[in-house]
Amino acid sequence: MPELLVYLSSFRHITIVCHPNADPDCIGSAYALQTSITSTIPSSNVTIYTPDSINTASHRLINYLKIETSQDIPSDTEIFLLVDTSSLDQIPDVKSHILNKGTPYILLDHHFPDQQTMNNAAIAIVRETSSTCEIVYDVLKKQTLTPEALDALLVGLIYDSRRFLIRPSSSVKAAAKLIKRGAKAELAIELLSADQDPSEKMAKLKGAARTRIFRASSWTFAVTHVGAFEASVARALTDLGADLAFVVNDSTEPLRLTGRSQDQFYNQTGLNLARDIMQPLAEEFSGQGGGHPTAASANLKTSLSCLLPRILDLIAERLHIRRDSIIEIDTKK
Ligand SMILES: [Mn+2]
Repeated sequence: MPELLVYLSSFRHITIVCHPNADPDCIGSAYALQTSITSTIPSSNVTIYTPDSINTASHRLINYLKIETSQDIPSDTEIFLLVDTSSLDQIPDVKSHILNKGTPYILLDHHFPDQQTMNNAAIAIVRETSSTCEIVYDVLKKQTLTPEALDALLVGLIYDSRRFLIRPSSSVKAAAKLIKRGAKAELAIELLSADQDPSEKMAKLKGAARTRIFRASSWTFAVTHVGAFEASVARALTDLGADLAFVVNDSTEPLRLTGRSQDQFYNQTGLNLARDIMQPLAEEFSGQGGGHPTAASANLKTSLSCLLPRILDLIAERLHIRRDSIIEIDTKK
């Protein structure tokens, strides 16, 4: 039995914790873990806790798996299993439960690690993979996995690897193993083909229309603001050609900053959005931030006008260029 399941076998009430706005990687991981734990440890009682809302991209997967999730933390929780979540700051209700009751927690994640959360975990399984589902599969591969659990892991892997664009050599291999064991690739693709929300389309178009463009040596940065779907807008801007895109949602308090960059930009500059931009900004503007080198976000107590110059300062610092060499492009002519 994997070390993880051996450890969990001494607990009865186990709560799997998803990050807010749980995506298919998080849901797929949670489902495979839940089914494996309940079949291996019959006395266990496993709840999947999904704080706030669930990402629209997960809806078809949830219907297929017929998962029931809880919006509340079961009060009898004896241990938390955090999946696809790097920091306790993302899940304040779980954090206070842990602080008040001393509940232990396990971390299973692939984001840029938050040191404090990692150090205090009973077990931390944190690896640089394209998806958490790959880690979950690696941990559970010797176990009997149901056909639905295999499908769930494949859906999460395809989603988070951005259809094998991220770390293709390992994500393709892991997907092949899942398919060999019975995961259904056509079904997985179909479960991810969501009809795009009309308001998401509008957010992308508005975000594009409001974009300010900056240039530094051969790199192009895009900065914009929208009231929702920041991640989707940021990705749309990198798809349009920006090397680095920042999207601010200042309709919330604190505001939310989301960044995305092209792999080529990251490989050539080494600018890590989580470490070099979001974490320093979170410190400066008393918020919290994290993510991956090319996809990260932060909640910050500031305004867009104060934030933009600081983002440009941090970029200049990291790229070792003069701040005044970053030039705004006039888009009106
Ligand atoms: Mn993930």
